[in-house]
Amino acid sequence: LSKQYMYDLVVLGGGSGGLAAAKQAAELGARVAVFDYVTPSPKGTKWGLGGTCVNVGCIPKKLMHQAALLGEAVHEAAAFGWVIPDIKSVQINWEALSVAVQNHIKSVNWVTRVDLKNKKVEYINALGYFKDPHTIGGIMKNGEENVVTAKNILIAVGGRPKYPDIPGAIENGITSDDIFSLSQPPGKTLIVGAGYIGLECAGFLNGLGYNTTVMVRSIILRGFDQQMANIIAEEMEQRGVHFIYQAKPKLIKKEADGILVHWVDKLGQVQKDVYDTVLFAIGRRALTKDLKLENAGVICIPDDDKIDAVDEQTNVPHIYAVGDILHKKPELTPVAIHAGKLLSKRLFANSSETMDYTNIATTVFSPLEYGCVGLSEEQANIIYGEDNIEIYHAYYKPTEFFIPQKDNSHCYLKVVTLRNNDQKVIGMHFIGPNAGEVIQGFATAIKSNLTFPILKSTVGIHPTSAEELIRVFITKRSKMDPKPQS
Ligand code: FAD
Ligand code: NA7
Repeated sequence: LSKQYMYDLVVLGGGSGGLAAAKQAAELGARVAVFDYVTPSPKGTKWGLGGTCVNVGCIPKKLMHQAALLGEAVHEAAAFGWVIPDIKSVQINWEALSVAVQNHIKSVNWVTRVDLKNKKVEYINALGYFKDPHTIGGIMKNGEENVVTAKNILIAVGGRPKYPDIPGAIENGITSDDIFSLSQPPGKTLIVGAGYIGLECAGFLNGLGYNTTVMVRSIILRGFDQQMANIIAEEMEQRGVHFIYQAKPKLIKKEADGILVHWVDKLGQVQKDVYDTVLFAIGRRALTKDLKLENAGVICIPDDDKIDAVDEQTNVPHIYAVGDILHKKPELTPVAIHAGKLLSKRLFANSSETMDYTNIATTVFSPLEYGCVGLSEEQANIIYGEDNIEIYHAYYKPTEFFIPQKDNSHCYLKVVTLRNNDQKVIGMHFIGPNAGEVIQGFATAIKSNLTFPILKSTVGIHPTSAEELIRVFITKRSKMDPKPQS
């Protein structure tokens, strides 16, 4: 460990990746400091230590998703015999939900601070930037600067939601940075963007009882299997989410009765409507601009302001990057955490293990969830050719759907395999209850080179929805009906 510098590792960004790397490094004996600073959103929302996932991402999202599922469960409970007086008047108290969610987040912020203290990681609440390749300056809330030197520097500053470049967007719109702590109920809401975040927000807002519309510029869930993505959208539409396809917002204006939105429809005509809330979920911008990377000689990809690192190492050998800031890597918390930990082990424990960015499972927490791991059907077709892959698929009926007569027509799954002797499984896709829980285990199986014969030789757990992935036998090629025959 170096005496020349104040720290062995300075981390810029106290989110999923930065904190994981910092704690791991400190556990291995390194002297570590973390700079974390949250610039308030244009609406003025700010939050504590821990980054996007804890404060304005995975955690509040999952809690609101759960709140929406519980609302649905109340009605199912009645079908199962629970006596619920006056069920028609069951409704969400947005303030109570938002306060409960924020209280949980504050407790996590607190635990995170204590954890850093216990692990002897210095937390510096300042907006960090490079003064030179080994020196970081950090502007604190009072405007003063804290300057430190470090042998190694890790960039883990993540991203923030983008706003479209149209009149009134920033003044009158909100983003995922604001929705989870909104003091007033969102009311009739327009969500612009049909990616992962747009669909998830639309799902829980509709589930909580708010009139919700998604404005789709081109396709649903770009990058995901498109058959699955369209099933998700159809299912949400059936639940009452409105979709405006092939539309682009043009103007967002505050009026007496709400927020007026003008958009251009697929025929080029201007349409308008008034909403209580307009939420932009059009992707995230990497926070490299504030870092003065030029002072350290770190190169950014001009297209997306992200950093192209090899094994998390930037073009400057002692400067590293993990998490959402990395070019063409999945923007997911466990990806940032895993890469951060492995990096610290390589830096401070002579490990040679590198991060494998393939076969990373994910789940879209839409009302009926969609979990997947490996290749989509489209990607498999491109990489291996249609003749060399087999798609097994099935619709299925979750047992718990029968009594409340829940619609099961969108419960669908797909297993993508190679067609050679081994029949290696290269993709698994599952739409249904608890999809994340279902896919997590199969992700390990895929990592262990799962083949279709091994999948078929696995004995299921009955009655679950996950067992349907093991029962699957109909190929798309056979053109047999994948609907359950019973
Ligand atoms: P972040 O967690 O964003 O942390 C970066 C930190 O650095 C922030 O605190 C930031 O304020 C700070 N910072 C920025 N610039 C500076 C600077 N110059 N100086 C000091 N500090 C700075 N992922 C999942 O795996 N599952 C999910 O279900 C999921 N849901 C999501 C839902 C939403 C609504 C959103 C927005 C994201 C979701 N994600 C989810 C993605 C996940 O949150 C991110 O992939 C993850 O947080 C990235 O971690 P990170 O360490 O790269 O950055
Ligand atoms: P994504 O997944 O990049 O999705 C962005 C969506 O917004 C997508 O549907 C885009 O449509 C749409 N978009 C992009 N720009 C615009 C403009 N200017 N106007 C209208 N619509 C637009 O971002 P998310 O924020 O959902 O998620 C980011 C990551 O965070 C995600 O991967 C998770 O891991 C966590 P397009 O398909 O480009 O036409």
